[in-house]
Amino acid sequence: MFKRCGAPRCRLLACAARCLSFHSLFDLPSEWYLKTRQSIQQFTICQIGLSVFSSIEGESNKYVAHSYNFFLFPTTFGILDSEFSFQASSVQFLNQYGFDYNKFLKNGIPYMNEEQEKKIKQNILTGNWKVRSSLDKDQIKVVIHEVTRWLDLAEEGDWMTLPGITGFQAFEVQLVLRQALPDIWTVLRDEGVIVKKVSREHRWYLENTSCDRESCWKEKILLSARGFSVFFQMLVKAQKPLVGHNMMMDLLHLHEKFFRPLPESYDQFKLNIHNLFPVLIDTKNVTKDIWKELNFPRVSNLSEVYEVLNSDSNPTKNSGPEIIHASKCEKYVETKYPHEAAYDAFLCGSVLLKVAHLLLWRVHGAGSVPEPCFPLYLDALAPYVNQVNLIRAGVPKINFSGPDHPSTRPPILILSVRRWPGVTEQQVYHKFQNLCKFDVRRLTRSQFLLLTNKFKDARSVLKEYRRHPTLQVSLYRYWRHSPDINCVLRVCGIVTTWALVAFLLGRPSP
Ligand SMILES: *[C@@H]1O[C@H](CO)[C@@H](O)[C@H](O)[C@H]1NC(C)=O
Ligand SMILES: *[C@@H]1O[C@H](CO)[C@@H](O)[C@H](O)[C@H]1NC(C)=O
Ligand SMILES: *[C@@H]1O[C@H](CO)[C@@H](O)[C@H](O)[C@H]1NC(C)=O
Ligand SMILES: CC(=O)N[C@H]1CO[C@H](CO)[C@@H](O)[C@@H]1O
Repeated sequence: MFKRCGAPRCRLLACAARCLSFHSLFDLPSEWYLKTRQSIQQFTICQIGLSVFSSIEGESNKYVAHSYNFFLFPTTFGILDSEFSFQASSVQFLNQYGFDYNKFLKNGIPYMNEEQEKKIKQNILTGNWKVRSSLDKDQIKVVIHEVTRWLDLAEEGDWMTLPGITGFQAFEVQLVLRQALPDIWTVLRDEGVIVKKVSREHRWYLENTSCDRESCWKEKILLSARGFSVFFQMLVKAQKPLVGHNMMMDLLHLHEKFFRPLPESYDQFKLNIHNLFPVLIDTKNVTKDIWKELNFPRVSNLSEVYEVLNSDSNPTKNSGPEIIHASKCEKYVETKYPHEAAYDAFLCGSVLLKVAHLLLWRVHGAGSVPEPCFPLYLDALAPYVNQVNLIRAGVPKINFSGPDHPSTRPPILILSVRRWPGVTEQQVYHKFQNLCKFDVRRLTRSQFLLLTNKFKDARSVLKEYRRHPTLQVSLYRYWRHSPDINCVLRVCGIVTTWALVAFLLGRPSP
């Protein structure tokens, strides 16, 4: 079995629509990045879905998908603690799709980024850690009290169970107990923490021989505190193609939560992501292109894209890749789970394979498609590799393997308003709303820039308003209209005049 590609989907407590409300078509990718970076830090990832597609050896063009949901909760340990925001609309959205809050809040897998890991490591190695929020100090006191009371009456070799303490907290409880009581030993079992009364000699022996030595412990604690991040690092090491649908926000979150805090420099961010995941494919752009060409029915979300590709509209429906669910993920065979992260990830990976097949079919014509396999698919996808879709920004996508494409959006229009004192951007927006939804930005008191991503709309507005008596729309020419440029020209003017004067004065008299 060979792991082919992973398709991760992050579920956030902030829905993408909201985050995008402060973006504008005027934004360059770097501006878009800086705006988004700030909001990313406030939110936590509550669920991550991963679907791993592997080709089956000996079976041509057949793939098995292993899909997993991970519920995540930020690590709280020692000095490490997090605050995060809930956005009401996101909670509503999650409610609608039956999100399991208990799994997230009570059993979420911890995670941390490399910077936090460094801090914690130092804390643990220097023994400088404190019990804090994870298990309340009061609760620890209760546990110690319970154990000491039992210890008074217990004989050597007796043991008791502290039920219900699991995972990462179990380490903390054991550390505290072992530190406080020299004649006990603790082990972690499924049913909870087992406390055993032992002689001091035996305790020493255990301490120095078992893999429960302090150093070993520290490793274990660190491992469980790192939680999902361990898995993330494995994902990075695997260097498999990473697939997403409109994945830009997901990439920012992956960087911030599991790698490092997002850098200030946009270029550094791009470089980091490229080093982590050298092959990124965003199905959004690929499907957009194919849809237009093959006249597929309009779609508005990933499930619909998947449905169309599985329908008779798809000419390669029967010849395309065969995708099955792994035996442990059969839940998805019969039922759709829209917006469950792993299900979305599965959709995304399937869409990629099917679209890649279409691309191949397009190149070779119907009859003579070569025996398809994943490397051939990757070849067909080559123009889309590392091109990630960007919503509502000055460019439609980001090139993670090099400099971004210069903007190819329709030209900026400039509106000159007459006889409408005090007009606001809002009012201008409403004025044109029926014709085109412009992004409006004020340039001067009576001039506004209008931006749209549709060439057609720009043209029709230009035509209609070119000779309008009070609202004149024309093409914006940076050199002519920009107040900054005008200012520079004026300064240049002054400098020129001076230079001229100096020249006249400096000229030796004849
Ligand atoms: C076990 O290690 C501790 C500290 O590392 C030491 O104080 C103790 O003497 C050792 N005991 C034995 C039996 O080696
Ligand atoms: C996808 O969009 C269609 C039409 O807008 C809608 O009926 C459907 O519920 C959406 N599905 C998901 C999973 O959002
Ligand atoms: C992305 O950048 C690389 C490196 O400069 C370049 O070779 C590639 O053509 C670019 N891709 C697109 C689609 O612009
Ligand atoms: C709609 C869209 O953005 N299409 C682009 C997808 O990517 C290819 C290759 O990079 C471009 O040529 C398309 O313009």
